[in-house]
Amino acid sequence: MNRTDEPAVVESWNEWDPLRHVIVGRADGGCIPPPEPALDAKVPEDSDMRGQWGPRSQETVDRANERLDAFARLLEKRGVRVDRPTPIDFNQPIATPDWRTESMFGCMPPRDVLLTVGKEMLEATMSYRCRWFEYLCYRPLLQRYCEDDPAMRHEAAPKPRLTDADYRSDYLSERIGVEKRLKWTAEKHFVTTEEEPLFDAADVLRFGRDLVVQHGFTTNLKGIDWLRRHFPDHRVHAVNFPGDPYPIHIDATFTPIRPGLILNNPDRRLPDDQRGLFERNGWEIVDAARPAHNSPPPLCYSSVWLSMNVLVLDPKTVCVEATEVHQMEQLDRLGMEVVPVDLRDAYAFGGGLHCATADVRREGAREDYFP
Ligand code: ABU
Repeated sequence: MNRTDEPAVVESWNEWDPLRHVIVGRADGGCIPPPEPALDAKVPEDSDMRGQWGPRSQETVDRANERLDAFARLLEKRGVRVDRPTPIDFNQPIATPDWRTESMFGCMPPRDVLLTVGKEMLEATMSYRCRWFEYLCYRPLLQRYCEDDPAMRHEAAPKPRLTDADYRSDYLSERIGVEKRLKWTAEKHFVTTEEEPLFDAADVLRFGRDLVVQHGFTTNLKGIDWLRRHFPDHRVHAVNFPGDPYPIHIDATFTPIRPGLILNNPDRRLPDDQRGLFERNGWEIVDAARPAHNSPPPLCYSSVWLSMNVLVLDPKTVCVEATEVHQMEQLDRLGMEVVPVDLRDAYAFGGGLHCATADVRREGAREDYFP
């Protein structure tokens, strides 16, 4: 059942209440963007992507779209309304008064761009130049939601200038080495400076009255402070994960499954001094199962930990990538109904099941899980 002709209602307060309406990304026209400071800092030093840029092959686009379309159909069969973004021509130069770059990225993954908090859908600042205009792909949907739902708020965070002052030059050398990267991330010496507020929406997890935000490469402290001022009725908690040499986006690191249960990447454990909020309120933080793969697919920015980038459909049901057998087994043992989804061929376009989606509506109200 797909109710695309019914007026949309925007409202979602957390990562697990029953999902009713979601955006699923598209791979059309996806590009590997040319070098730029923040993007280079994220590409692992031994990656097959180093030095490559340009449009992705049509064959990989088609295969990724087959997987994304099938995922959208699976969600629709389960009663979730699915909308899709409108791609623009990503293979063209873009510029502002401060910089120019030769191509954009794509409209996968929506989770990085759009943050839904209650009745609000907020466009993130973003932190890569190649993703500066990505919000345009979602504007037709957001305009429709605004027309349909008089209580919906469409907001956009201040567009950043993204001059060279936003990036630390010591991250620009070719070979830094994982050891030095880990030392830097433990010291919270990330590629982004505190020049201006920066955040990607995928660094934010929603827990009702509380927002948990990763401080790392794609979100800085000024970005977290901006979120705190923007959502005065929420408590905003900054977290960081020192075991991650390339810390972007929280959703392959810390994954809430249902009230009281979070999977944490065992290589990127939440430091003891940041666990109090969860422990005081009886939440269990469980080490996620190890990924089934030793390396990401070709030309993929993300790590093998997309294994834990799952989409929760309701507190008893979770979509997991179909080859991630260990993650499926673990979630089954934890009492969840596991729905396998074949999405690995879309990973290179920007991520896994959580990345590939953005909430429009989940049932349920804003609860206080950490009273
Ligand atoms: N967008 C999530 C990717 C995180 C990771 O590479 O582990």
